[in-house]
Amino acid sequence: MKYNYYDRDIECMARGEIEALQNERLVRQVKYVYDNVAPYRKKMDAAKVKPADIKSVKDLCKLPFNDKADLRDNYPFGLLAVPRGDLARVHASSGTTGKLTVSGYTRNDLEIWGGLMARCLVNAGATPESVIHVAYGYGLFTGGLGVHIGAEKLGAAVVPASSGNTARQIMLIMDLKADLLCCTPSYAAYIADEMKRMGIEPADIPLKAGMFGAEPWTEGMRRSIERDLGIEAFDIYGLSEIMGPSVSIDCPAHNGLHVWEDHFIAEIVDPKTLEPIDGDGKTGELVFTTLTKEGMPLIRYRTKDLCSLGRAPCACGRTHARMGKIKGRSDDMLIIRGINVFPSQIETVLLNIREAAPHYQIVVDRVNNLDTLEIQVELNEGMFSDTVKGIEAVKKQIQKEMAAALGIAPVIRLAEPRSLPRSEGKAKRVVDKRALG
Ligand code: DLL
Repeated sequence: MKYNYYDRDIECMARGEIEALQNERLVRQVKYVYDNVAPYRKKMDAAKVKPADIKSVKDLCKLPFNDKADLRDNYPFGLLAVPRGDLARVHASSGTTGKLTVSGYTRNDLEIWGGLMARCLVNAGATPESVIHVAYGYGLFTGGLGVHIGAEKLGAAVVPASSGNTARQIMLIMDLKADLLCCTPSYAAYIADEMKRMGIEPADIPLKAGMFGAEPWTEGMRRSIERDLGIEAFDIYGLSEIMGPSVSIDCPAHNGLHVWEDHFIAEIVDPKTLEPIDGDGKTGELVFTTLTKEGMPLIRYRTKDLCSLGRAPCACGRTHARMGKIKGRSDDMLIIRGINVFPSQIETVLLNIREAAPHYQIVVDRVNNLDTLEIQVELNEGMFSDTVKGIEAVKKQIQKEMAAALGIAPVIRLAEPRSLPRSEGKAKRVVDKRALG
């Protein structure tokens, strides 16, 4: 098997050297946030921990956790460690309510991000001669622009196709002879289906590899995408708050995703007790601490993603810890076509619509490899007897407001008053019919 490296010295450095580097960078990063980010200083003071108490990674457990709620409470720029004028880019993803989770990057942060993404691309076989087709969305979502800066850093030709218009995507992939496809795994499977329908055989497809992520997918799905597109598929993971894509990627050994530990510390904790779970291979919630971020550094950030972590040597020679595939989430976030959706966002929209009753159900399914989102909404008594035209107008309004709030257009199905299932305990708001595999 052939292993390619972008920066072999760092990717394959001895474990002891990685640990020494992490210790040194952690001490610096904690002092930096304490000195520059008031909410961190407050939290650390409340926990009676000073920067001087953090001498190595072993002391990490003394530091308080953070999560999306901290970002929301300090929206938009309260967690910045630099003046706003020093920002070079802003990205965002869904928060638990209507507000977005905003991440700010300095020029140096973008430089590092580009380098990490270049590592991921080279790991997937890309070279400066490659044509890289990016079908992740461009915009506030980190997928498109994240892969883009890495491809540019590598010196490859990047095709910024963004998402949508599958026929055009296929034409571009075929005509420009793309060798690497970057998009969500469900979109890759959809592209593969469309190609099959058009009579294009795997042997006719110029692609050699794909870098797929932003949503959970299984080994079964990997095998079917690999077969149908005639490629090798890599799983790439990341989250906007920490960086975007390129926090980790699986190597050609396909036995876990290497976390770039020179820039991030990964921990696994029990999502209920928040106690660190020691020992390789045990599943818990993944927590990240950034080591070099300037714009919006994050300390012990709870991803809510459930997975395991291992530090055994890897066949590829890389020494950075490997995380297992994401097995689920410890919160209720749904990922629909790569877009993060919280049921609470849907509820917030509905509660602002006079005609809608606070009874709804969210149905997620997968049709032809594409996720579908249907929201069933009960109307208030008075409304249901209104004219058909009036009801149509309410439906349109809900549809428009949902699309604006979620960044994805759901199908709205209006239901008669008292027709949706009621529950005596926790309401079962979400029916997820997707069978991944
Ligand atoms: O999804 C960043 C990204 C873009 C990663 C493109 C990979 C490729 P967010 O929109 O902030 O960022 O969503 C982050 O998506 O906490 C996971 O729950 C989920 N996720 C991301 N990558 C994977 C993956 C981007 N490979 C959230 N497997 C994360 C499973 C993933 N889940």
